[in-house]
Amino acid sequence: TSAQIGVTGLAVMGRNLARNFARNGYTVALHNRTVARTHDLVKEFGHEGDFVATEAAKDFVAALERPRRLMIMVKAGGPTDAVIQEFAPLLEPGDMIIDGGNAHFADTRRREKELREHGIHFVGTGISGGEEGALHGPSIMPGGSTESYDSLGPMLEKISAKAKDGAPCVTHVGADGAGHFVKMVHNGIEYADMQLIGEAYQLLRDVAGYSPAQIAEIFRTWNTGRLDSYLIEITAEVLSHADAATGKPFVDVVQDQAEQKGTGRWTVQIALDLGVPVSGIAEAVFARSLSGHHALRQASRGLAGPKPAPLAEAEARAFADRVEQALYASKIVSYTQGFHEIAVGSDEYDWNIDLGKIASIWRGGCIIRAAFLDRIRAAYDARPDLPSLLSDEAFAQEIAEAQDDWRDVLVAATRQGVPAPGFSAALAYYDALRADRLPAALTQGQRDFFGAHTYRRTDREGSFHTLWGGDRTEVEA
Ligand code: NBP
Repeated sequence: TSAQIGVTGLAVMGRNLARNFARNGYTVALHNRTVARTHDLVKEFGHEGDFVATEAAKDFVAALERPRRLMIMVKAGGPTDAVIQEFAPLLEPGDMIIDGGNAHFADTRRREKELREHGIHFVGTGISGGEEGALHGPSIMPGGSTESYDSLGPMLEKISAKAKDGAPCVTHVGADGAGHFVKMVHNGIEYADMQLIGEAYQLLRDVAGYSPAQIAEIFRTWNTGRLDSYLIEITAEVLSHADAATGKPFVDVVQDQAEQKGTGRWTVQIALDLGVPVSGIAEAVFARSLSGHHALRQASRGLAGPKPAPLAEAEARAFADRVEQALYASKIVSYTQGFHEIAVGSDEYDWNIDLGKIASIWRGGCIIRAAFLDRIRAAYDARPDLPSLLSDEAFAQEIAEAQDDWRDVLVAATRQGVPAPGFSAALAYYDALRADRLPAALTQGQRDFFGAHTYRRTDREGSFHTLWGGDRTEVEA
């Protein structure tokens, strides 16, 4: 038997992807460093399709039809390099190695270049949707060569999630590391979405005085409107859950220290390198990091804050509506920032990424899947050269309608001492973009004063310097 695809690395993700391929009619070769995992998969799920269990690396490679498609689903970083080193010498020109792990796109670019020299296609592939997505249909973001996509694309389309209109949630994102780059930004946006939802929850709790169960109901209502999304849906589930041991709301028994694996941080690090202001995503990463500084938080407990003044019931209901507006407007801004990062990355690395396509393949399967993404797709389809999502008329109009409530919510948050860094960063970004004049002019003056860094004028071409230490005449630099 020759398998159309092989999967090495059969932990939760690899196992479920292998099953997904098999359930879709492909013969799947299996391999894992610890061979017991391979045999367990066949024992438990062998009836689901055609699997070829292998133990030795050379047997795994021999089981694959040519050109070979070998998918790696191991821990990102060193383990991925180790597995590539193990298999690459056994492959031939034209074969494909697909890395479905959460690799850093710079690693993917390096690996792609090295393997290309041996004629091997390296297809760095972002996969989102967690364990369930891997089995039932994830959103898939493959990079690599167009030749590799010609061969792999139809298989990935089969196993991927499908959007409501039936479109598969996979596209050839662009060359080398493009897929992992886009997956990274996806995760950054996911951090921002989660932070904004968290802020909405905290405001509904501390300003409006609602209980977690009541807030779950509010989220359920929101999920029937324009905020309809997987993250809002699971938020309602988590908030309505009661701890079995204590009977308390689950959110009240979980330690409030958020962990992270690194893709959100990468999104911000790369944005800093590319000079893209992703302030909403950055605040989300920083909020997680702040939450984890337990000792620092303990030491700061006694610091002064405003007296709590919870709202009356009728006011609370109106406030909840305003929070929905603030959440929605902030969400538009964080997607604006994320898509900006993709656009700049695409220019920097010559990926020619179709932003509408990216919105399209995030409509199903992935963690940020949402009705909203269909709107983003439509905005880029109507105008592929859209300078920013905020330039889309429909989004601009919605923000125009939301902005008063958005500002009111931030006033309430500030007055009552509830931190809302995501809402706040999003509004600051919005106000900065639409400003006629920014204090950047003053910054330029300061830089010229202390460092003779020069400035440009609004009324004439050229670079200028003022003789600040002398008679303050202006000289052309
Ligand atoms: P893990 O990230 O926990 O990795 C476990 C797998 O890596 C096992 O198969 C293990 O083999 C193998 N492995 C390790 Br660790 N070191 C190895 C080495 N030096 N040589 C060979 N194999 C090695 O698995 P996962 O959670 O299924 O995730 C797989 C990839 O998918 C990761 O890159 C992850 O970031 C990414 N991802 C995960 C999710 C998710 O929701 N979990 C979502 C999207 C992407 P062993 O059995 O012999 O120990």
